[in-house]
Amino acid sequence: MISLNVPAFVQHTKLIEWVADIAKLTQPKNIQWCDGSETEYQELIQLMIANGSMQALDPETHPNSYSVLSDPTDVARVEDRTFICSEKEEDAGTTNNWQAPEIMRKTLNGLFEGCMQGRTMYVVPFSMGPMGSHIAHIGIEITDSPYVAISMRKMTRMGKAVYDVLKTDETFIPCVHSVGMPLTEGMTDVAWPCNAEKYIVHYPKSREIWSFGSGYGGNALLGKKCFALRIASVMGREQGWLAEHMLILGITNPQGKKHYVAAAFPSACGKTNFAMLIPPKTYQGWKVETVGDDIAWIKPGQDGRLYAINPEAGFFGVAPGTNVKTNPNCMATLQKDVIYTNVAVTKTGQVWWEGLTKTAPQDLINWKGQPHQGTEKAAHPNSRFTVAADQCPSIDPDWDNPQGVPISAFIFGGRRADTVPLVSEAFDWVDGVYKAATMGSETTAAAAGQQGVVRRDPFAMLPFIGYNMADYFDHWLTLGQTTKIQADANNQQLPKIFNVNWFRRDEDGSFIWPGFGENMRVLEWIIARCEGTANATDTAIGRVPCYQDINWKGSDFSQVSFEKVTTQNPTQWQKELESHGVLFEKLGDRMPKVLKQHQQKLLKQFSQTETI
Ligand code: O2Y
Ligand code: MN
Repeated sequence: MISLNVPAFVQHTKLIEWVADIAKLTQPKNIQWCDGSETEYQELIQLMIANGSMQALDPETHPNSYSVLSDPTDVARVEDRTFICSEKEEDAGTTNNWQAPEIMRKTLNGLFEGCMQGRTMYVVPFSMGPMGSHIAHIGIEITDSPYVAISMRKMTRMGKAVYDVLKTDETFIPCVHSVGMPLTEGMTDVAWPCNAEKYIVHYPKSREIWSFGSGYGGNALLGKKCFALRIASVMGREQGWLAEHMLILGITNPQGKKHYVAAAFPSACGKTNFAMLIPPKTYQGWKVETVGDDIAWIKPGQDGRLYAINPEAGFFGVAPGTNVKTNPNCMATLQKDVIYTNVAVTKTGQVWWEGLTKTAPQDLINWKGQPHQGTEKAAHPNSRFTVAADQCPSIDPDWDNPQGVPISAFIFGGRRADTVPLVSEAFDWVDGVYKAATMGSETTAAAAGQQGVVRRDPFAMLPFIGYNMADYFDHWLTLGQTTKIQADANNQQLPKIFNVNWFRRDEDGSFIWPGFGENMRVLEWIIARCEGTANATDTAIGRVPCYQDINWKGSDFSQVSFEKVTTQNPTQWQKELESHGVLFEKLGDRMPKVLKQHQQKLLKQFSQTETI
């Protein structure tokens, strides 16, 4: 039995017992209790460089930045290997993979037995959300991957201070991760250890997370999708708050009035770009600031408003497509202290990915570590940068505020080539929940599996709800009702709910809406609607702007193009509404009646309308 070597800063008996249990099961060579310090970070970097699993980039152009290449089979989240082990199958629902908890426990015990042999076991203490915030929660990740330990330092508030928080509240989410490749006698290690068999397992009742076989992103950085969305969604339902796949941004007008919005888009739909939006030049005096780019935890405040925090402390963003035009703030964020995964690197240590510049540089080594041929992608489509959020030039002054920021509007959007208009405002909370519940999007590279087909992705949470999706809709409906009572009593209003679609295409398949900074025009309308100062026209699917309701100063976007991105085609909508019914059917008896009735009402209205 190896020595636990518990440092003086760890005094939480239950935690020490749990680490001892996991060590007994996984049999690591040694245990490192991470303190989150810079020294520890640099030591791990040096270790990875020395063992050939990391490359330092050019220190002149990319100070303190590194490149890591994964195994070619371990490049994205694995939804088909992700399980929710609730006591009853119906509590996981039809959109999650379920396995009986005891059966999964046996499988995991088998997989984890001796799985860390020959490796160091890192104990990573982290806070999701500002340390000590009433909205934040603590997790401890045990991992045998130094890459995970250093990435967690960027993506979470990691370090000794976590143990101080545990002195007042002993609760933490136990997260166990192994790459699943023990180093037994005589074996030599590989640059990116992993296992063909992968399991990403969540126990909603005991709130545990177990991950085996992958070292990549959402599969391995367990604070992110596993904790901050799947387990947190369960906690939120029980405790009356929301864990959402949402960016948070602040908009300040020239008079200094500020609003925050939270926006949900499916994976790799331009969320990071939107979170770091730079308004067009004509928006003199306006400011857009970033609180978070991926996840929001949202709690009702005493005053009836909803307050959001970003539970993360870094960005794990998609590299391809990011450049000085699409996201200048992001490029500035990447000037130093970055860990890149699966991008291409030149012989002089410069990074490159598709879309960074028009043409690839000479002498490029692709994400598979081979000379770039030109026919294959140089960077993997799901290649990533990992970087601390506070390096972002547009970071909001309140991004780390333990009280959170008050939300004025929720925005939901998918990637839809047709049917869904540029923007529409829900008539009320139920209509908004309906819009979010029926969101659809064309799939991308962020999830393993087929790309380019439309899938329903309610609230952009399809792979991330830790319980039955119908119950999740119900939770949103209930939270709206209770918050409204509190809001009314305090002379506040519930956040308004909007649906957007930046991705409508014309007959020849090109995008009609310019997107990026131009999305500010839509944001301005949304904010003005919240303040009651902008016009809208009622249609069957919501309140929409006319051309003249949008600020076009400095834009040459024509009324004809505007018609193209806003048209509601009754035939398409009838089909769309019918397909909402397919989702509702799939969700079965627990599907809230009020949403089913809403669908019927809309169907009836559309069968009576002509093109608007
Ligand atoms: O493929 C992965 O493991 C990354 S997934 C991811 C990363 C950052 C933000 N969002 C996502 C996502 O899939 O939504
Ligand atoms: Mn995401």
